[in-house]
Amino acid sequence: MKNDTSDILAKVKAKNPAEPEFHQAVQEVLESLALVLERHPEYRAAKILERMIEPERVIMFRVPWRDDQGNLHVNRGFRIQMNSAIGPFKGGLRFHPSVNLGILKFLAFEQVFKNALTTLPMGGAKGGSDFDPKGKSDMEVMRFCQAFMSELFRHIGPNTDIPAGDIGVGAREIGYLFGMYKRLRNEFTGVMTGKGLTWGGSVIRPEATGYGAVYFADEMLKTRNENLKGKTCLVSGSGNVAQYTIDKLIELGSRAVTLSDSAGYIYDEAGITSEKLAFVMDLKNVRRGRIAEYADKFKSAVYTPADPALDHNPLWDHKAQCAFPSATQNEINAQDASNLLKNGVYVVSEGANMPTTIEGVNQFLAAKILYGPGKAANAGGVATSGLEMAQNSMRISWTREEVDTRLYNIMKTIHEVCYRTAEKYGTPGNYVNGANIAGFLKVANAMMDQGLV
Ligand code: NDP
Ligand code: 2IT
Repeated sequence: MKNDTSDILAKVKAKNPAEPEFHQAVQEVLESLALVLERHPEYRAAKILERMIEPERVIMFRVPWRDDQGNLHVNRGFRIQMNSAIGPFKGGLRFHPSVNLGILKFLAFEQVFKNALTTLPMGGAKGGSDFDPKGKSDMEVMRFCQAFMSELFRHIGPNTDIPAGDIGVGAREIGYLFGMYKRLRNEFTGVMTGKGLTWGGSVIRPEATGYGAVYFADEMLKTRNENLKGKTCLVSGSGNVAQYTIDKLIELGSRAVTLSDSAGYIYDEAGITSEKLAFVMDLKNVRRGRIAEYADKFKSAVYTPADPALDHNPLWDHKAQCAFPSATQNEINAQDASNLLKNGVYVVSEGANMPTTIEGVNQFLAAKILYGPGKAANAGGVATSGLEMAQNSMRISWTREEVDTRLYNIMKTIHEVCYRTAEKYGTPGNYVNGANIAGFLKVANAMMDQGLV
C-alpha cells in the first residue's frame, strides 16, 4: 500500500507543479492513510483519495480596486471549494501577499479533515487574495473587500459555502465583506462567520482558535496526569490565534514568554500578563503596529528582529515545556524542532495551519512528545464557526458559557477520537495518524454513500 500512496503523491506533484505546500499536506495525509487502505481496499477501488485531492471546484478571479490616491490595483482572488461530502463548503479567507493557488489548496485540503473532526456538518474550503492589508487605510480595505465580494458572492451562500477569517481577515474585513454580500443579494443570512455580535456573530468566536489550541494541549497533558499550570510556553504570531492562546494560558496559570510578527519577536522573561496582553491587543487590533513596540513599553522584554539569513527561528530556542506556533505555515523547520526538543519542550499544540515542516514533525513523532497537529489542535475556530451557523439558523444567540462549554467539549472529543484512532491503528500517541485517519474515514464514508459525485 505504501507503493500505492507514493504513486498517488508522484501524480499529485506532476499534475500540480509549483505547489509545494499542497504536496506537503497531501504527503502527510497519505503517509497516515497507508494504514487504513490496507484494511479497507474498497476506498482504493472507489478512488476516494484521487477524488479527495482534486478540488470539487476552484474559482480564481480578478479584483480591481482603487487606493486613496486614486491609483488602480489589480489583485487575484480565489476560492477553493475542496469537498462538500459532509456539509456545505466551509473555511476561512486569507489576505496576505504570499497567497497563491498552492497555499490555498493546502489550506482547503487540511480544512476537509479538520472540519470532519469537529463533529459538525461542514465540508472544506479556503480562499483569499494576495492583497496585503498592512499599511492600507480602512477605506482602502473596505474598497478591496467590496471588490472581492462583488465576484465571490455568486459562488457562496449560507447552504453552499460559508467563508470566515484567517490571516489578514479579522472583524473589520468580515464586516465589509458581509455588508457587500447583503447588498448584492438583498438578503440577511449567515453566509459568513466571525460576524459582529450585534449582527449575527457568536460570542467566543474570536477567542475560539486560541482557546481550543490550549484546551487540546491540556487534554494531551491529561494523558500523562499533568496540566498546564506553571508551564513555560513559547507562542509565535501576535494576531487573533496568538492573542487568545495567551489569554487562556494566563487563566490556566502558565507563563507565556514570546510573541512575534513578520518583523521579529519579543522574549519576556517575566511572562506576558493580562495587562501586557491588553497592550498587545490594542497595538495589533486597533493601532495595527509592530510587536517591536512591546519591548519599548515593557523593559522585561527583549526584541530580536527577524533575520532571513538564519537557518532557524531564535524564538524556538528558549527553555520551555510547551510551544504554540500561531503564525503561519512551515515556521518550525528541522533545526527549530531540534532546538525545541533540546530546550525541553514536550508539548506542541499547533494553532497555525501546518506550521511544522515534515522533517520537524518526524522529529516530534520520533521523540514521542505530545504533538497536536493543526488540523486537530486548531479546529476550535471552525467548530465555533459551526456553532455560529447553528445559532444563525435558529435565529437565537447562546451565552458565553454555553458556547465555551460546547467548544471545550468539542476539543475534548477531537482529542479523544484522535487518541483512540491512533491506538486502533497501532501507533499509540501519534495524533497525526489519529487526526488524518479519523477525518478521512468520516469524509470517505460519506463519499461512498453518495456515489460517484
Ligand atoms: P492574524 O492575521 O490575526 O495574525 C497572523 C500573525 O502571524 C501576525 O502576527 C503575522 O505577522 C504573523 N504572520 C503571518 N504570516 C507570516 C509570515 N509569512 N511570516 C511571519 N509571520 C507571519 O491571523 P490568525 O491569528 O487568524 O492566524 C494565524 C494562524 O492560525 C494561521 O496559520 C491561520 O491559518 C491559523 N488559523 C486561524 C484560525 C482563525 O480562526 N483565525 C483558525 C485556525 C487556524 P504580520 O502581522 O507581521 O504579518
Ligand atoms: O483555518 C481555519 O480553520 C480558519 N481559518 C477558520 C475557518 C472558519 O470557517 O471558521
